[in-house]
Amino acid sequence: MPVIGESREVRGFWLAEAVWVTHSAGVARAVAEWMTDGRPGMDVHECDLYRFEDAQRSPAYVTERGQRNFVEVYDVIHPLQPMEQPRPLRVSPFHVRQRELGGYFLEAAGWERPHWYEANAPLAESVELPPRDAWSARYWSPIAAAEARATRERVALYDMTPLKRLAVSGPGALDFLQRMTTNQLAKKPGAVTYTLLLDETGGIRSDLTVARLSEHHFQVGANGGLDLDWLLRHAPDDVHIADITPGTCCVGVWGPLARELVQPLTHDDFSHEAFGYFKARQTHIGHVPVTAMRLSYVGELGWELYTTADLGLRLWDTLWEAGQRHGVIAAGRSAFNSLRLEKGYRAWGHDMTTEHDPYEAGVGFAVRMNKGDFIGRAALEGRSEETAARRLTCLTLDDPAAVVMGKEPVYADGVPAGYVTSASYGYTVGRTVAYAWLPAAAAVPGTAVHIEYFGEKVPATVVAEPLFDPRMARIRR
Ligand code: THG
Repeated sequence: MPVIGESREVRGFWLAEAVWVTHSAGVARAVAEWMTDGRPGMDVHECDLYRFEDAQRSPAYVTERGQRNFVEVYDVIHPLQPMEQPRPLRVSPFHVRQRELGGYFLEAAGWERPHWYEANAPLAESVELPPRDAWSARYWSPIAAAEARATRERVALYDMTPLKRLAVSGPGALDFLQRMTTNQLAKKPGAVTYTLLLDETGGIRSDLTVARLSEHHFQVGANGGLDLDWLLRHAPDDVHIADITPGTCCVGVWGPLARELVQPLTHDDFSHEAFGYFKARQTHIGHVPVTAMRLSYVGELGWELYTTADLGLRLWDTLWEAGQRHGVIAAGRSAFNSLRLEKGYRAWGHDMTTEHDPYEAGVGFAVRMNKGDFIGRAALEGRSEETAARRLTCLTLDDPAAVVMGKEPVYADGVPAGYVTSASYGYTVGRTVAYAWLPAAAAVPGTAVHIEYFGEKVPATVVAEPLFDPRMARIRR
């Protein structure tokens, strides 16, 4: 993809590299708009100069990736197909255990991420699934279904280490984060808040979790290097921002038995009353000092546990050993993506981007218009769910054996009306779940639509969301 954007160090110095002739006019247009209007007219985050991780900017990496580019440029690339070299590059402290469990790894931001574990194959024997076409069966395994089920029924460990983590600190930290994001962050230490970064036009730059660990110290769960860049560009002198991702790690302990697993390992009270939903605290799990946050992208009871990289393996082993009597498993990204779609949690960059506002995307609940000024607030004035002309919409495929992958066109009344943003088989609901952008008139539960998949029109229906646990009974207990 192209490389475009303004240097953060040398303001007014722009890069605009179109890799192929086919990119040239679009890149020229995006940069012209960006230079004159302050933002490009369409989402170009996949072209952003600041999308690369440090580990992806060595001369050796650039050479190796650049050479592959010539081989792959006209290939048909599967949406999940990873780069082949240089791998492995970044690994979490749990990597040795993940390999012992037969992890099947795909790459993201240089990280090795397990998508499922062969060790869970015996659990998959009892799972009934419709057969898949050859394309959607690539980079997929029925083991994911077993991992999803074990998460809903027992408890699973998810490696969240690749999640971008920023430490934001200093006397001005609260005021700064209040001005940068949409939700109310002026809460007591120990509070975690789901909030949005918007651009000046109200477009969604990211969705974040912000944990207030002490008065002037916040931990931000972000979506990638672009969030760091955006915050650094706006940070005043009394705010310090550090990317703590590489030196730390995170494991998600999620499932109805998560509390039974974790409570005996800590002297702190992990009951619902003492450690509420969307709360954080610093404690110990066995010998390991951790920051524990009670939230879950898979929609089950549990905690994200953060520690430094040196203690990660010890943390994993402690949880693994304690979890044996509860039937704990390690679970991968494939189950993770299915579970979060059933729960209706958006993935930034797929389901929503700067082209969409919070009301259209269904995350208006994270906007507090009366908390004081923030970037994008003026543009949202007068907008609401009701005024949204299009909606991010939940669909299920009518045929329980049908699948789509994401990015396919959606037809309403026989004409192209939108596109699929994310899709996965929903192992709990027993059919494929797809999110799609649709005109508000079509985004009504019960509406019949078609998704085009390899030239076939696949029938789908708009459904009320979230499909799973709309009353939050599984998380708030
Ligand atoms: N964990 C942490 N940070 C993150 C993510 C994460 N930051 C980036 C990305 N993932 C943010 N996405 C979400 C999406 C949904 C929720 C959390 C992070 C979530 N939402 C609840 C809901 O909508 O019901 C609660 C919202 C609320 O109470 O305000 O849990 O995975 N650390």
